[in-house]
Amino acid sequence: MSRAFIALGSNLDAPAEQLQRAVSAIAMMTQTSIRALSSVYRSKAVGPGDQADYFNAVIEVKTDLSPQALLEKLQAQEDAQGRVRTVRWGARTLDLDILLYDDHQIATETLTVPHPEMTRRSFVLYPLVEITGEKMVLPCGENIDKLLARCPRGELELTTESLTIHERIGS
Ligand code: ROI
Repeated sequence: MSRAFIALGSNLDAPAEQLQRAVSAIAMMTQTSIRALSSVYRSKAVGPGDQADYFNAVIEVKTDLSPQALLEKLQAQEDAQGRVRTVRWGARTLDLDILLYDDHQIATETLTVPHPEMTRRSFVLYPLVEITGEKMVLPCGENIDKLLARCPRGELELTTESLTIHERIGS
């Protein structure tokens, strides 16, 4: 079993619901179980143009899928939730990024782990540290509390939305 952290993001079509749909789908994936869920955060879009605010969260999973197999399943879920890949860094219904996979350092044509932008993005680091605690050390040897100290929270906002592993039935 490996331990992986996945970042979730959405800024289109009821973003908080998109995140919950993704969590429910990941919870149903073979050889994978969700171990922890962060709060849901709201932030200004990083990137070009005038985009709606993003909703972001991070989850921890245990998995027997290889990094590539996990990536393919996550991309299939992005597609299932209507992701259209036209503009780089454009608005999206769902973005699922593998942040960390054990302490592996991976660089293939399709996958870079740790995620190259994660050390600079408040909307990734703050939800991640909620799950890992501040003693977490990344594969590069950096301590997450040092990264946080260098990454202002900025306009990152905690929302009252919450993710659940089991969809509530009948409410
Ligand atoms: N900006 C925010 N705030 N959150 C995201 O998840 C996010 N994802 C992206 C880009 C377009 C870079 N900007 C983002 O892919």
